[in-house]
Amino acid sequence: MTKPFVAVLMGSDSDLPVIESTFAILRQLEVPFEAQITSAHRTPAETKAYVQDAETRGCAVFIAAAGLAAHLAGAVASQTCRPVIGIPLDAGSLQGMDALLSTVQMPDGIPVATVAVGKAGAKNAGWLAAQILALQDAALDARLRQARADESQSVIAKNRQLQDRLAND
Ligand code: RP5
Repeated sequence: MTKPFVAVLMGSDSDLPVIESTFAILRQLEVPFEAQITSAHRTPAETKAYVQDAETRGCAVFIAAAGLAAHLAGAVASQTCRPVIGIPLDAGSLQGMDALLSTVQMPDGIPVATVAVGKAGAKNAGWLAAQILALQDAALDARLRQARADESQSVIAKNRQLQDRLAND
């Protein structure tokens, strides 16, 4: 059986600099993924064909990122019952509010788990996809828990440094 993987879709190559953050989290957690530039509006037939094919090949979670009238996550969700995580991107004059509403306001029965606008959301999409895969992968679950513990220790160490500095000012 092939290992379950994450499919990361983005509407344009102009989205790639932000979506590199998603790739980085998935790589850090050793989550297999593939990525596609494909658009709900400019390449609807290719988007549909890719989603259907990826699901048959073992895609367990889809991540879809788009800006402006961001319909990519919803278009992906319409073609699969696998979880879909939507990343709204700040690509225009409305600073991502357009993409946020387009991504989050899905009709009953076709959910999209929408994360924050931009880079913070791109990172959290990676974390959330990993957490979904970790339901069936004990080693990934352990890596996630270790990453959380490391992050806690990092914050505690920074706070200790701050307290030391303030005490010596
Ligand atoms: C969306 O339109 C894309 O996801 C991108 O965020 C935005 C602008 O795309 P380009 O005109 O830069 O290709 O579909």
